[in-house]
Amino acid sequence: MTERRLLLVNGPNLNLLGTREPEVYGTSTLADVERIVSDAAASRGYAIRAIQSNHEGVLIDGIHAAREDCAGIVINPGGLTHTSVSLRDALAGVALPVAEIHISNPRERESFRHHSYVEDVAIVHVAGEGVGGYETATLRLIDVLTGQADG
Ligand code: CA2
Repeated sequence: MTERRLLLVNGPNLNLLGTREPEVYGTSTLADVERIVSDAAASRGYAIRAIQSNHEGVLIDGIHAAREDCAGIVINPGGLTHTSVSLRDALAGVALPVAEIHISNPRERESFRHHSYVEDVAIVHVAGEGVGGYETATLRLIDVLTGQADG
């Protein structure tokens, strides 16, 4: 049976959403983000499992577990976007469709944020739309899963 569940992954420091740097990341909290993704997924008949961790290995274990019961992954890897070959390898290893989402647009920020190790293992890319980008990413990923789009 085809799984109708998505894994939502938020990386390091995203637990601080809504508490600091509102000029960059807005005022919504991580709980708000998880609700946005859950509501978007539910509108298409999908459930979600949400994880956030400040520890790379915990994120990698969560991604590996998605092999068992998820159809795709929505991920904001946080700063690991720009540093982690291991996170990228985990995403490539599970071979599920991936949507990469960033609240800000890293390409318009410091040069050390311009490269993403996740980019070429993701089929959907959303950046610079604020937390609303999580809804866009979720719906576009489901469109890919249901064959209505190619990313
Ligand atoms: O724009 C994004 O979503 C980022 O993935 C956020 C990461 C950053 O390293 C990426 O370059 C772009 C940082 C997440 C930190 O989140 C915070 C939220 C509120 C207060 C402090 C940090």
